[in-house]
Amino acid sequence: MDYITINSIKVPIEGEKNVLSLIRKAGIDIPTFCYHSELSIYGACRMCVVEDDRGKIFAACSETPRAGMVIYTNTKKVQQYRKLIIELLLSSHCRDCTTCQKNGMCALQSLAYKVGVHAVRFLNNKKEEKIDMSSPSIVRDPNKCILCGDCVRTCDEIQGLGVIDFAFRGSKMKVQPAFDKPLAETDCVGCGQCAVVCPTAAISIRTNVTDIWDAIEDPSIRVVAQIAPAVRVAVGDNFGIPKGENCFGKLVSALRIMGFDMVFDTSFGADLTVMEESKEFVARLASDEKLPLFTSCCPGWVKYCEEKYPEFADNLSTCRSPQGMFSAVIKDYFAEKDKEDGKRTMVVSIMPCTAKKGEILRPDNFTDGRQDTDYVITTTEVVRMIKQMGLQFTELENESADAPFSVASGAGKIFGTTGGVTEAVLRRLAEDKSYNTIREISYTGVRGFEGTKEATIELDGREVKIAVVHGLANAGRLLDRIRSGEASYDFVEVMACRRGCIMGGGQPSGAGPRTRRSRMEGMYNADASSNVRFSEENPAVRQLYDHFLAGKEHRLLHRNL
Ligand code: HC1
Ligand code: SF4
Repeated sequence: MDYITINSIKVPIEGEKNVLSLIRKAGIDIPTFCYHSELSIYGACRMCVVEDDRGKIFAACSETPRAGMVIYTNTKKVQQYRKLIIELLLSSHCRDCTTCQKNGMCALQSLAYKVGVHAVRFLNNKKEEKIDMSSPSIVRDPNKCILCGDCVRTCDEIQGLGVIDFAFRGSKMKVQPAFDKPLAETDCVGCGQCAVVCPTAAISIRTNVTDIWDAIEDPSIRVVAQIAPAVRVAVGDNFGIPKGENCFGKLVSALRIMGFDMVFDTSFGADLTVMEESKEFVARLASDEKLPLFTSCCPGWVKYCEEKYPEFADNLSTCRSPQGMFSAVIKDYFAEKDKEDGKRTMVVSIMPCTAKKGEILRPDNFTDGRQDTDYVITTTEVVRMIKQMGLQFTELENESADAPFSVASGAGKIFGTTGGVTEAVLRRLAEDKSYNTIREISYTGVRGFEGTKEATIELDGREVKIAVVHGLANAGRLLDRIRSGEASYDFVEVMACRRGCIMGGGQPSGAGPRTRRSRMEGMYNADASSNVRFSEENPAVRQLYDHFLAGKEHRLLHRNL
């Protein structure tokens, strides 16, 4: 076997494409801004420089490992080089760290500390640029950009959108949308994947935390929370809880202490989606119209489809997302009580997703002109609220969601990972409701992190073809194949974010392969430990359909198109 020597450690070369991967394999953490294992190599930030035994300095991310190489990761020369880079970056970076959204989570800040930059020798002569607040999902602050290009490559390579790019050259270089248009006027779908990779706050989540604290203080408002499936397996990340552990019960408890009046589980809304979407699918199969049926719970995907592939917009399910369905039900359910109590109900969704902040503003999701979800806050925002409140999250008791929507099926919970919506719908359509059926469906090919998955099942003597895709670039490739007639399906699940909502733009960032896998496993564990595994067997769902929802299904659960 071939080896390279890193700081006197002999490290075997086992197919690694660059020296940086070997350094990390050796357990050495060297800084990078622009390296992400799933993106192309840019090699521009130069933070990962190392020195070889001949005194040559080079970037480890773009150097192919060669047998016998000897490198050092922290020589005096390397240290000085990194320090200089940080100083240069800081010289053109605004330094409002104490008031910045990313304070405490900023890679530039932590690297400045790590490499020992205590003063900046160079003057900042950059003129201040306008902050783009046009998107409901994300904020773009060019003053904080360090030109690492992570957002550019994510938007292009993972999402196939290319909304932002480098403009101008040399010292005038910037990252911006074409013609410097506000994000709201571009093809941006609000998925927030650019914010996940941004090392600073050049792209950050548009936050609504203050609005929520204000509402909680107001005695005339009944503040109701719904918690999305994927939040529970990521909210613990910032509190030292093992990755992927289900913290739903602790989060319910935290929200009650903060002053939320009622707390529900969006997985209940997902159960409603399963009921409606499977009905719609069966009807489309019978009429052979508008196939494939495309899922509609991901707003990033819905916007992408409408704008990039409008010929398929009619194929989108007419169902609102679980969030949308549930908020409409909550608003109607409390309408009467609101009158009696002289209050108004405000629904706050806690989501792994930045695009959901945009979904709630779409008029096709309104009920009789009423916006059903008032605010969306992301997992990272709720973490901030827990910290502001000073709660010892790890010490909190597990509490359950409130009645009358306190039960959510396991099928509703797995919506949070890629393939989950399909699996839940297949459970609903299966005739046999045994554990064996659950197992068989899980083996059809819908599980796992492969970008595009396919499955074929039999339904009423018909062969039904299914595709599950995540990441918009993958979705675009699939749509092209459908359009050209090269592929054909009956049911297609699309989630804009790679791996689904567990890796949404509002989740705590810095999640590597192990964290992603743990989050996915956390979702399946939440399902396996549920008392109810099929949406239609959820007693709270049955009760709702039999009484409150009767005759209102279309008004509350479908988009008004
Ligand atoms: Fe999702 Fe969904 S699974 S879209 O990823 O269908 O955000 O978690 O809440 O609405 O249930 C997000 C997650 C979420 C909806 C559900
Ligand atoms: Fe939001 Fe989930 Fe869609 Fe990502 S996959 S945009 S987190 S709904």
